[in-house]
Amino acid sequence: MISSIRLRRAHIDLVSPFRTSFGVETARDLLYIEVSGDGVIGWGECVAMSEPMYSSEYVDGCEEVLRRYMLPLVHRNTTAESFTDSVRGIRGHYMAKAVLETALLDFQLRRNGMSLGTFLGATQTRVRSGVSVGIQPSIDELLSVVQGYIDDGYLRIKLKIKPGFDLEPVRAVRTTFGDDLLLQVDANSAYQLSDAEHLAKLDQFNLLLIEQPLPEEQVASHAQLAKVVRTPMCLDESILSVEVAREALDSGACSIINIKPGRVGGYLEAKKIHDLCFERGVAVWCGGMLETGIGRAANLALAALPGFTLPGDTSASARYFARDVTSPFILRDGHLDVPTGPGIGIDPDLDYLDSITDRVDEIVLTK
Ligand code: OSB
Ligand code: MG
Repeated sequence: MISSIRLRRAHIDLVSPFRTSFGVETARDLLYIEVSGDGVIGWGECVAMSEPMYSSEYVDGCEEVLRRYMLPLVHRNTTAESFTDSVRGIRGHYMAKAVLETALLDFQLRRNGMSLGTFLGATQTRVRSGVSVGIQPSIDELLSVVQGYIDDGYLRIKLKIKPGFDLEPVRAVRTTFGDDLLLQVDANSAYQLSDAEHLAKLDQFNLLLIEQPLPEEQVASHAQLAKVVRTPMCLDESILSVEVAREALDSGACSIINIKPGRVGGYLEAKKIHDLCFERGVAVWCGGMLETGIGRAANLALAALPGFTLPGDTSASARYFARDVTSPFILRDGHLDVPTGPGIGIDPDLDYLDSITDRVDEIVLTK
């Protein structure tokens, strides 16, 4: 039985600033949920950023909606499944739902001795890793950052692009590293449908995909864009549920999906999106939100499902942090191992986590 829930706020610096079309991140503002009872702790990490720039969600807002509307729904016998049913009436707030669902799921799986990978249907013991490369101050710096990641062994490079930083950086990376490099781009909603002819110029670079060129609400415009651009269209921000995924695929808005459990309300919904795509032969890959080891561990379990046929943004701990909150995830031959222990399969280093923690609040359950 669950006896208490802790909400922990912490912060951790990134090893280098991460610049995208929506802003620059130099640190992660963290929110963890710890579900405890009978000597077991289940962990969840919130993926929301400090500010509502990637999506409308932000970490302080997640804390508010969790405290006010979601934590009061949790009782001693609540499960991940019953929680998810109980928050169906709350619109949006996917990242807030996801952190609590994940902590509940980790709690019940640890109690049953089952790994998250096994629970979700993982078929792989390690997953191929790509890396997401932020917008750099110059093309020379971009080339040296990409060279560093290739030397590390990353199997696929994703370049962040924005208007004014697109064709030239992509051309430079393609020319320098050759045609065999698995290369893709992510615009984080920075373009408009009227940029279609410009975006079609990316077709010459033989990219794996172009990720979320247009605003998240404009799924139909992506279908229009996909008629002009030959590079496969992949959606990230737009895909908030399995229903949206189905509509996006049916309408031709995308042919590939980036699955981020935090963006769709949790691992149960993420698995549904995987299953839909797997059934249709649509490739998916696991996105990231600069997670620490707690969130990364859970993403690796998902990325081990059979439909994840493209390398994900599941990079090693060292790509993000000088010291991770768990034992570090290490890149070997371009792969990360999927944790095998119960639940998410990894525990935080509590002394270190406490040292970067700003505050912890505990809610004791009485019914
Ligand atoms: O759009 O995929 C994105 C990071 C934060 C917010 C949005 C995105 C990203 C990344 C980095 O691209 C993914 C990662 O390495 O965790
Ligand atoms: Mg993205």
